[in-house]
Amino acid sequence: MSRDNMRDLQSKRLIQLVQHVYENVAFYRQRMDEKGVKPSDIHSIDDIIKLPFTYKTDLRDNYPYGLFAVPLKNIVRVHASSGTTGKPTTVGYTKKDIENWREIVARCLTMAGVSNDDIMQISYGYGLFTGGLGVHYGAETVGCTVVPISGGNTRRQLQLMSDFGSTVLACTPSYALHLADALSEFGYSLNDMKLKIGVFGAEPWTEQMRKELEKKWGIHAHDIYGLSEIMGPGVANDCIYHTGLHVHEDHFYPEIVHADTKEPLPDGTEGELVFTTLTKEGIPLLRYNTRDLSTLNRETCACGRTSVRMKKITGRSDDMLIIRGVNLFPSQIEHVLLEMGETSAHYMLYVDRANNLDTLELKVELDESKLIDTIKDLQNLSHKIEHALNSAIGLSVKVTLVEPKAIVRSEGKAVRVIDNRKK
Ligand code: DLL
Repeated sequence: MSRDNMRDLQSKRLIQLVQHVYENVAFYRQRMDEKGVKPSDIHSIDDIIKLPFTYKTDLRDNYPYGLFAVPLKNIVRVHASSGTTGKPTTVGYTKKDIENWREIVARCLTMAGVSNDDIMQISYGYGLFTGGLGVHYGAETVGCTVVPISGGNTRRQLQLMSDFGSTVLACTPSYALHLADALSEFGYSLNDMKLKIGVFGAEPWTEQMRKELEKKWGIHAHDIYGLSEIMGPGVANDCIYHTGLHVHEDHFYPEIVHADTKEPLPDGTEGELVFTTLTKEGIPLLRYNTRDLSTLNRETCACGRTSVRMKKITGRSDDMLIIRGVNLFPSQIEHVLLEMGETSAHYMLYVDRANNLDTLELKVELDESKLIDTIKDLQNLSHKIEHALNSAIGLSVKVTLVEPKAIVRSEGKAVRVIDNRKK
C-alpha cells in the first residue's frame, strides 16, 4: 500500500476508534474531557497527538475489565500478564479481534518464510500468556502442521523436534539458545533436526544473538514483537533483510515519544514506543506507552514493503540500570560478549551497593567447546572481558567465569539482572 493510502486508512480508523472509546469507555471519556478533546476534533491521523496517553498503571487501576469497550458477552477470550508487582493486567478479545490477530500473525510468519509445508513447534507458553495461543492461531491460518508443545521440558522438546521433523521453532531467543546447547547433552546433533526457521521474541535480544542462533541452529532467525496490551505477538516482525521490524500499522499505529517529556519525536530519533490500536474492539487503547525503546523508519524496505519499520528493541526505559550515574542496558553486555565470542551467551548481572557505591558483577558461562586448562588462562580471559566492557560501557565490571550450565535457564522470558540495591 502507498504511504498516502495507508494514512487515509489510518485516519478513517482513528476517527471511528475515538468515537467508539469515547462512547463506551468511561476512563477515556474522562481523560479526553480533562484534555478538552472531543471525538469531533479528530479529523486525521495527525490529530492523534491531541489524545491522552495510556499507561500500564491505567490497566491495573481498572482491573480486571474496566477498560473493555464491549459487554463481556461479546468477549470470547481473555489473556493476562502477571507483571512483577501486584495485580495482573487483563485484556479481552472479541471474535473479530481474534480473527484480526490470527491474520496479523499469519502475515508475520509468511514474512519469515513460513508456509503450509512447514511443521511448526510452538514452545511459547500456552495459557494466559499471549505467546502460545497467539502464534498458534496464526500458524494454523498459514496452514502449518502445528505442534503445540508449549514451554519447558527440554528433553521432550528435542525429542519431538527430531521425531516430528519440526521445520520452524517459535520460542524466546534465550530458550532457543538453551535448546541448542542441550542438543549434545541429550544425544542429538543438528543432523537429527530439520529446523529451517526460528520465530523468536517476547524479550529483548541483540542482532549478535540473532546471528549466534542462526549459526548454532543453521536456520534463519526472525524477530517477532508484541505485547498483550496491544494484542500479543505479531504487532511487528522482521523480513529476510532484518533491517528493522515491519509494524502492522493498519492495525497498530506507532509513535515515538521522549521518555521524560512524552513529546513526539521525529523518525530516526530514539524514544519510547507508543501504540494506538486502530481496529481493536475488546480493549482498544489510545497511545499506549510500551516503555520499549526504538526508532521509526518510513523508507521502503529492500523487500518492497512500505510499512513503517521499528528498530529492533534492545531495552525498555524501565529496565535501564543506572550504575554510578551511567545508563546501562543488559543488551550492551550481551553485545560485547557475543562480539568477543570467547564465552557462551549465558550471563547474569548482579548489581549491589558497597560503601554507598554501586557495584556490578557479571557472571558468564564458559563455552564448553573452548576448554581452558589453567587458572592463569581463566584469569586472563576474565580480565580481557573486564577490559572490553570497560571500554564499551565506561564502567568497571567484576567478571566471574562460571562453569557451563551454572546459570539458571528460563523456559520463557529470561531474567538477566539481579539488582540487590532494591532490597
Ligand atoms: O511477550 C508477546 C509476545 C509473545 C511477543 C511471543 C512475541 C512473541 P507481554 O508478555 O505482554 O507480551 O510482554 C511484552 O515483552 O513490551 C517488550 O518489552 C517485550 N518484547 C516482546 N517481544 C519482543 C521482541 C509478549 N521481539 C513486552 N524484542 C514488550 C524485544 C520484546 N522485546
